[in-house]
Amino acid sequence: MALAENGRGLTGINPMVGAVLVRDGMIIAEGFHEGFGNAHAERQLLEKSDQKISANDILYVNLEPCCHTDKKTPPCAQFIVEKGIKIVVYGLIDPNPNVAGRGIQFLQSHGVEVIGPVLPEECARLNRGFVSVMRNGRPWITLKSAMTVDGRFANASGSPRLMITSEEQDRWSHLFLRARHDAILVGIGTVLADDPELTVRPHPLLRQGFGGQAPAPFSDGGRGEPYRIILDPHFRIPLTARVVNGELAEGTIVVRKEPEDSEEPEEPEEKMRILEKRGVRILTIPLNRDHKILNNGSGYLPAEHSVTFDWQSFWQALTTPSGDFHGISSILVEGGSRTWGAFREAKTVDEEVILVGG
Ligand code: AOF
Ligand code: ZN
Repeated sequence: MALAENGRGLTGINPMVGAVLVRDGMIIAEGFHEGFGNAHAERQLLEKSDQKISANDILYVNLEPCCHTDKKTPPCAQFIVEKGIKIVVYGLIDPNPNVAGRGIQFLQSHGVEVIGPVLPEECARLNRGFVSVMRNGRPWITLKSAMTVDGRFANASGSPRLMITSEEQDRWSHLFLRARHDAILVGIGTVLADDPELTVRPHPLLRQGFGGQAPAPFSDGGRGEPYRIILDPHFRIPLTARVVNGELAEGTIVVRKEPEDSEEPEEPEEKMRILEKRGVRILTIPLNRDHKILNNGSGYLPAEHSVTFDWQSFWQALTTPSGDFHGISSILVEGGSRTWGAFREAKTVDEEVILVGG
């Protein structure tokens, strides 16, 4: 699992996987899945190692070896058999419906002794993003908020600027929350109120090890930062906002609704061109159908109202890789209150972290 962590931030909607080959109680070879589209952990290990495999060697891997062929890389189970491995210990059954136990069956039917799943909960926790994409068709969602000891939230607008948390809590939330999700999400209200950067950067030490031990991730094209997602239905983001300027622009995804006929089309289109030129990704997602019905089918809601996107389309867009976008399997939702509310209402919250400050 520690080896698998080396892939954090690099695997997109693929799992983080590590594999070790053990002989007489000693690790003699290692491999991990280095990123979306790259060789799988088992193949990495077996291709790299010039060891002659003996019948007592044990291959340990945190995920059931894959067996399906309709994908980017060749199946691991077959390669394991070809290489002469006779014992495999695995941590978790692959929740990918194309595998889901068939990797184990393949190995067993080719004379391999298969032991596991040995640490299903720990391994599912490690790959909670991948597991969520496979099981629920959406990324793993963590909600983060902060409140005072007497129960007040950050401020009325729900702005997440953590004036009530200590420096230590901020550092913790960078290391254990921001740096462990593929994306940090806020509503446009937060951008307008606070103009945050939404990076892991304020703590340079963290960048030496994403998650404490692994090398920096490259989830947004090389700078080792999670993506930033801004929910901005009415496309109000100012061109001066920090998240769409300088090197941050390339890792930022602005989510807007489809423009209405009644709106002036030119101004948003021009803004879109400018932003896209800077490298900002813009997703146009339809609004939730309920809202359209509520508004006589016009689909338009004044900015102060809560607007929710059609979740299915949103998840689809985030979990479908294309080009250098490898998909997002986990999101940290940092607010504000309307954004938290939308996620809670949709019952798409997997974990909630409330930092209690002074
Ligand atoms: C493994 N070891 O290291 C990984 C596995 O598109 P591909 O070829 O990369 O295949 C992706 C699928 O393969 C993914 O959905 C998951 O089921 C499995 N990933 N399996 O045995 C690995 N990364
Ligand atoms: Zn594989």
